[in-house]
Amino acid sequence: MKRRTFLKSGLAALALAGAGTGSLSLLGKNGLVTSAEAGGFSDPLPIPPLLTNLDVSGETASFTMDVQQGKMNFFPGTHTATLGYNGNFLGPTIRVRNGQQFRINVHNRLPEVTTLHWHGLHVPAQWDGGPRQPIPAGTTWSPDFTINQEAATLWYHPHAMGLTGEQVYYGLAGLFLIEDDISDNLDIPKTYGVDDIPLVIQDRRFFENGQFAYAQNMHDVMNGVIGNHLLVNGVMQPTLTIPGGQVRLRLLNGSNSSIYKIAFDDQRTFHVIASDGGFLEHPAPMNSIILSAGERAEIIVDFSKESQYAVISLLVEQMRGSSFEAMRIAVNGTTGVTPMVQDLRTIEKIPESEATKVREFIMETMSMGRGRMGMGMMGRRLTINGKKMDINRIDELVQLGSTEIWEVTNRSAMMMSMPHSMHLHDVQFQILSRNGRTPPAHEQGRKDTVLIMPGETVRIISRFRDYTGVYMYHCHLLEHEDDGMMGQFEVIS
Ligand SMILES: [Cu+2]
Repeated sequence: MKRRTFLKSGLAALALAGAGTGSLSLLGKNGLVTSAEAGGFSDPLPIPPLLTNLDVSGETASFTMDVQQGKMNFFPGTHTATLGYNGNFLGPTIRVRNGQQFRINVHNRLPEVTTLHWHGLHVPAQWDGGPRQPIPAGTTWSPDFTINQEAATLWYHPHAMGLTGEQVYYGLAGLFLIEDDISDNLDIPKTYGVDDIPLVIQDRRFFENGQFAYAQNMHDVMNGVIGNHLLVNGVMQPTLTIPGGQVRLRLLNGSNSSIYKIAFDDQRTFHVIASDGGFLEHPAPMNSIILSAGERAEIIVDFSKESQYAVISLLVEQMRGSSFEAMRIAVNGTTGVTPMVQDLRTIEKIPESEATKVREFIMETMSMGRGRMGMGMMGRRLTINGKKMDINRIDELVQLGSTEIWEVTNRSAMMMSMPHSMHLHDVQFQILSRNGRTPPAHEQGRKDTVLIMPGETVRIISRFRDYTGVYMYHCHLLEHEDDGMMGQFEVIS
């Protein structure tokens, strides 16, 4: 495949210099690192640096960023070829304010095309950074628009046709935080990197020579690439040291296709304060939270009752894979007890009666036919409403200013049950129901990505305002998306 040429050739060269086992033709188990080598909790959790605003007055948010190749030492004595924004792996955190003018120069220093999509951002279509806004190798892309959205933990990642999964896997992802008067004034932890901690959670597979094993056979496409090593902010088994008291964790499932159940080793209760698109009305107490790829949650964890030098583990369990002790949290200090904030913000519930249109979307894992061997992997395909992505086809026309209900069903045939998710560009939606039932409290806020389990129907409602143009909707299991589980809606005036 032409699109993978540069990574393949780069890896092949490194593999020759390595242990000699790392041919990319090794799919499945052969040549993969399967044991649990890891950091042993000796490395501090790295905090992605805040990207420097070039406008010293702070009036506008003006940034510059390089998309570049790099290398990492995930295992002693080996180099892993990676991609990063302004660095070797992942990217800096971009922080802006609602109402600010946002400008950035994105320099693509890669030898292949990329894009930069602002996941969760309500943004003019021309600056969405989806497959329709390619940044060819060696060129610069310069979006310029107004932040028009309340405080939220969003993120950015590439979104080029057929390349998203691989480029994210190699390291292209970063956080995009919006702040506003409400987030400023709430009595919650808000000192970035001290008690307001971003956690980009991802899993990876490696060849024995240390290279990423992003090997796309049909099994990987259908199931998604599920890794057996867990990274938090790009490091295996780090330790976060905190001063005690309340800590706010901004969780991002930054994996390609994994669904994570996140909890603490003592099963302690924590409070979810924000979903994908910002604050909930009230904190939702939980003992564990499930996030599919691309989803975020902000949680507040209270360590005020911990003795000094207590250590608590963050556990991450893959729905279709392994369990990990992902990170340790070491308390170094003692603080007084802070009461949990009760009211976060009001969220106007969009009434169903406001919707002028209901659209149906069927996400399907279907068989192309049965041979003597039954429904083989090769005969399966992933579609939305029976179609695969075609950039020259607009699938849905949406009237500017209208409110719509989208009913999304995961119709997986028996023996092919596969979780999917639905992600919409342009909007933050609200979940009306899951299989007819009211969603749990932590899913009652604004969302841009929703997990849809086999046999499930999720009804969502959204207002399509401010911007016309073409946007994507797709499954956020990136291997599914790259395989064409994506469509385009155009907002027209
Ligand atoms: Cu999917």
